[in-house]
Amino acid sequence: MLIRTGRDGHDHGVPSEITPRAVHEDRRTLLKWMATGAAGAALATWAQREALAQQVQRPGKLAALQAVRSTVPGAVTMEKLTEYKDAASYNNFYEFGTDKSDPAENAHTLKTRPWVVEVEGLVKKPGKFAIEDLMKLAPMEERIYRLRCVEGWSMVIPWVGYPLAKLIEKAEPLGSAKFVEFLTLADPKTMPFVGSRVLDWPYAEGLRMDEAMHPLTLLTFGMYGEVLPNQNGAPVRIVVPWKYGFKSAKSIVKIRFSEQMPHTAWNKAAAQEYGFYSNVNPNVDHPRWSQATERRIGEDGLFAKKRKTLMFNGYEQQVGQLYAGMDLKKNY
Ligand SMILES: Nc1nc2c(c(=O)[nH]1)N[C@H]1C(S)=C(S)[C@@H](COP(=O)(O)O)O[C@H]1N2
Ligand SMILES: [Mo]
Repeated sequence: MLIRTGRDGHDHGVPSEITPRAVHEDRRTLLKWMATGAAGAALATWAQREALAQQVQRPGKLAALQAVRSTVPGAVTMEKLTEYKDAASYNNFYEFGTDKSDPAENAHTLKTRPWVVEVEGLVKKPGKFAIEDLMKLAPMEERIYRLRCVEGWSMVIPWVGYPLAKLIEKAEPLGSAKFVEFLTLADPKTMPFVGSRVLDWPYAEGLRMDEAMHPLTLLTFGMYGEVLPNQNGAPVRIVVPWKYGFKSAKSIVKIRFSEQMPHTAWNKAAAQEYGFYSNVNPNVDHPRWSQATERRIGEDGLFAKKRKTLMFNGYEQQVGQLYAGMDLKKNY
């Protein structure tokens, strides 16, 4: 087995079994190996693996969800993980209430089986997928993404899922399909705030086709090695790491392909505040607050420094070209 070294993803042909320690024991091998230039990259890869192996721990609360760590560029950040207890108790899921603690308290009523996701609109192969079948459509990957809420806080979460592109390819979109829309379940019997007037239900979000096809856009079924807890959008949600959190719709029942840019729940509620793109951008303030910095959940002690928000949430290298030539102040 070869290790993938460096950001460029080239294989340098170094066996992954060679750990820096093993190499140390043989100085000649070490020197030869250093001369190839692969040493630094392999050391970094080794250190990353070690760090990550220790990092992601299953909380043991829900069913395990097997996955291999993603090799997609940018898919695994080295930042310290947010603790599971924070990621699963500080949530936005307005169907269950508007306080951060409401989803964890109320979402136990959500019934995630049976669950069907309907794929419809401008595709050659529309269809309905039982969640069990959807989960088998492609190999599960673990990805460690930063997720930044438009409210000015962020988390680092190990998600489990596969690229949305895999499902899109199966559906065979028509040439006229330019956008993808995601609709959340809207069941007033199990979702106490559906019916309230905070938002237009169902919760709706959307992406341009190239954004939806981007390898970082994850159809997500789990986190921390387990299936998603209800409050995080079980049994299936989307995660789009370079956009504000509200683009990542939870508990999806419909994926629709369209020619026109779809209406989205937050854009309908306040168009001047929430645009269709909503790319994380420290240079474009929300009308009511700055977006230049963020608070990392779990670091909110007295001496915790605010972090600088990064362009595209730090994923500029991977997604910047999707927006080449666009005025990002106008297309907020
Ligand atoms: N259906 C639905 N999806 C939603 C929301 C919501 O209220 N309803 N909130 C969004 C917002 S504002 C954020 S920040 C993220 C939060 O995801 P998390 O709770 O898993 O961290 O979910 C997004 N997806
Ligand atoms: Mo958010």
